[in-house]
Amino acid sequence: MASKRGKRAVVRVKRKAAAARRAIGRAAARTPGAKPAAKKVRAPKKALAKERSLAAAERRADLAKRRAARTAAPRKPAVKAVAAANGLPKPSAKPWGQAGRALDGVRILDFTHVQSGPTCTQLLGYMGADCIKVERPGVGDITRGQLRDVKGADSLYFTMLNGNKRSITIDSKHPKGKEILDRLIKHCDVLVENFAPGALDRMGLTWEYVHKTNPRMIVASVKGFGPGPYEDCKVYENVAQCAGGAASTTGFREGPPLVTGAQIGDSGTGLHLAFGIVCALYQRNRTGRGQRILCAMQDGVLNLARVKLRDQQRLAHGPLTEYSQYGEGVPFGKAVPRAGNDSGGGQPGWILKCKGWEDDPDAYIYFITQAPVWGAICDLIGKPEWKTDPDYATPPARLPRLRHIFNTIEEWTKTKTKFEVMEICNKHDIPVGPILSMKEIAEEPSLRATGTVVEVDHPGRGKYLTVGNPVKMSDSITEVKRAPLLGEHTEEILTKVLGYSDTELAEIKASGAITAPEKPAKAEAA
Ligand code: CAO
Repeated sequence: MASKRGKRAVVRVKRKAAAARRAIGRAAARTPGAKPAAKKVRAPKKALAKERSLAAAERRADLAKRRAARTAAPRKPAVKAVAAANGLPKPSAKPWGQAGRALDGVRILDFTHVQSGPTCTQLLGYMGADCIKVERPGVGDITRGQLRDVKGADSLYFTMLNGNKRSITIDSKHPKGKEILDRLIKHCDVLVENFAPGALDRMGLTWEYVHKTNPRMIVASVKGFGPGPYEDCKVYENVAQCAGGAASTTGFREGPPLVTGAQIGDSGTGLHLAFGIVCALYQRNRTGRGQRILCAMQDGVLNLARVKLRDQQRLAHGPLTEYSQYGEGVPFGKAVPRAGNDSGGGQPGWILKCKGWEDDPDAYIYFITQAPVWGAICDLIGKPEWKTDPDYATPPARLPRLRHIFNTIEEWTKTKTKFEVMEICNKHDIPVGPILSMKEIAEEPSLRATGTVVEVDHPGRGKYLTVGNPVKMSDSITEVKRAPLLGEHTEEILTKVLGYSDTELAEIKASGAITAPEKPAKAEAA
């Protein structure tokens, strides 16, 4: 017979083992195949064997009890639960903003060019990812030389989309270049590309190949269209705006479709892709494997234009009463019309002239006649009688008269600068917004103070402004770094990231895989 102390020891071992097994069970239930997490909490083998038969029934009953308790009781704070169950680190004790950045440790094989892909990887770089931009030797991203403002220097087009990255030149079609790419694939977490359809496959980097080389690799692509009739087409910004429903719903009713200045096709899709990548990284924590991500620019634009698809469906049930054309008595057709500067939401709005509009193309304000502040608007513009007049007192009564109402408000705004209107209206909680020129934005001190507009120094072009991280996080502080020169980090990446020796580096250099082919002599070329 076992002694009391012995019994207690057995009970302790059993409890420890059972707890460990429950943790394994829970981890497995949440993360099929997530071996690393399971390993961390594995109990001693001997103890598991000893208590297996004895504790099985006990454990099942215990688990059932805990499950019932979990559904009945309110959830514990996530951090506590995670720390207890998975053994993940306790919350950092470092001061906010000094615990590194959100994506520290994530390495991106950045095979992007032009705008959509680079926007995505720049955002990931702002969040701390190590972005290794692969460029063709001697050529680089085509935008380096496009819309140049400083002779011989990388353009703003390039530098404003490729901050916080390192550049390596590799000829991806050279055998040695392919070998280097293979090594990069093994050392990176995400491959991001926005080549024309089929270009990556022609380099030999099919999904199957990449996945076999590094099963954890996430392959994220921007294409113009998803699978369907246009899947093989090359696409630029405005094509996407047109195909995604933005252009047909932008502009004035009597004019042609219009594209917007905001790059919703390129930067908008890059933003969608960045979201997909972060989600895939999160999912990989559980599954241990990468996946493919496709963001079609048409889909990205449509996602941003979804309110217009909303209106398309509302049309089946009658006219769109908040569109000014309703008040003007113009019948609706079969598709959502262009609505000029009408507000896209339930509160009517319009762009109104302000003092100085005759000379300043941006002396305008966006004015929203939000229902709760209608009384304040009437008082401000000298129409207090509209507060009780049945033709103006309620939002539905105002809808057929919007043009007249905005013309009347404009008589008032024309007597003030846009900033004066802003100041006066904000005191009354009336939502208005000045039309800011890019000059005003570039010079706005508050945007500089928040790091939304940042000045960086570049060896080739001197100081330039860029847009910093629009996402502000309390524990992941962005430091905006200038864009790299073409191939600036080639040797550094080959040796420090990929581990090539000096001899191997010399071989690579001699092979021509990382350098531009020699230009033919003039006589030869002639
Ligand atoms: N080494 C060797 N070759 C390289 C290379 C490298 N490091 N990097 C790129 N190349 C090659 C590609 O392999 C491709 O060659 P093949 O066509 O012979 O296989 C070639 O360079 C050009 O690639 P591309 O077709 O993508 O470029 P493009 O200028 O003809 O087209 C674009 C540009 C943007 C229309 C097209 O890439 C595209 O449709 N991308 C998807 C949609 C997208 O992102 N559009 C947004 C663009 S921003 O407005």
